Amino acid sequence: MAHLSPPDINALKAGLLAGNRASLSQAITLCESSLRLHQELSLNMLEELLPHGGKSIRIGVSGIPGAGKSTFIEALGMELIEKHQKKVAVLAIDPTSEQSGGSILGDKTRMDDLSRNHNAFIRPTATSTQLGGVGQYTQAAIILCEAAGFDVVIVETVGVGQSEISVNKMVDVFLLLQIVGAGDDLQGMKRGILECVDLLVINKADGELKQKAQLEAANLKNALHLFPQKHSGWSRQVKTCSSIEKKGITDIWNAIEEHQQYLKSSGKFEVQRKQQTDAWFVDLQNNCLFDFIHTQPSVQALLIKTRAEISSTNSNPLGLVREMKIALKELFFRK
Ligand SMILES: Nc1nc2c(ncn2[C@@H]2O[C@H](COP(=O)(O)OP(=O)(O)OP(=O)(O)O)[C@@H](O)[C@H]2O)c(=O)[nH]1
Ligand SMILES: [Mg+2]
Repeated sequence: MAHLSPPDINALKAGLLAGNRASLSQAITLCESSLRLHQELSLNMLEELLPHGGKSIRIGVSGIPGAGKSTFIEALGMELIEKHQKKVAVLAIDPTSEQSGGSILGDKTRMDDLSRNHNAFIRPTATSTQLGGVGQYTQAAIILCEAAGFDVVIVETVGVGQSEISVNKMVDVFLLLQIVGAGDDLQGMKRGILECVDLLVINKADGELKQKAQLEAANLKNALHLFPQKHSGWSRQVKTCSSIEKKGITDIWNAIEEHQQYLKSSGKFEVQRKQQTDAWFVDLQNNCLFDFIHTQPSVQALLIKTRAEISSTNSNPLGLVREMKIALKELFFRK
């Protein structure tokens, strides 16, 4: 990206609005760029494209590594394209790429049928850069997909770290994929995750595991009654499916539509989307502030000086931070 010359934003916008997938891809790359010029261009572009966004069903799919998220998305996506004439975009977030230092999604996002279909768009998305977290980039990518005419946007995230909680804040409906044998112990589920979940799906309900999956689903349904309802008032549903055999997918899509209908008829859809826009705005605002402060030469000099002190002496880091705070106040508020 660093070597990319400034793109022609008008051509990019026109291409994107015409549904051109290469333009969409380029626009997302621009948003993820850390170059200041690119950031400014992308914010202007987003501002103009915003009125064209917002029209898709936004679906979050999470689950532990290997739960079958990609296989499930491929099955659901193909069904939506073939039976419902939808255009489907998939944004795949892999928080583990932060630890490995590079994206390993190249191997992981193989959704062969979808990636060959011209009504689908698949894209690994940046988890975070120096300045922002999952939220800022994914939210922007969702809006760009919508402006490019995609009716359904699916965000895949691995259920480790906090990424699924962040993704929940950007989607209309949140699916958690479980596998047979993972247990029906809701108490053991990561804190906070159950509040996010709208649909619990037991995947790999095929072959020898089919019956066990159905039993687990029944147990989960019973256990769910013991937990408080979602803030939205929606009663969580439990489904089983086999993504490989493409069984149970229609039932899950019906539940997604039912949920969408519930949100819209209760007026909660608008409220939820508004909260999401607010959260995005706060993210953008924080980045803007961080960027502004960090790029002040006087602040940079102060940061370098404090850093040098800590490595050259055995100073107490907390003491240095306190001194740095005082110095920062002086820099900004001196008369
Ligand atoms: N039997 C069976 N196997 C499945 C099913 N869905 C996925 N698998 C298999 O499970 C393995 C993992 O599937 P993926 O779709 O890559 O899982 P994932 O959750 O996207 O994995 P990560 O992206 O690594 O977190 C693959 O070998 C799939 O073939 C299913 O419905 N039934
Ligand atoms: Mg995957």
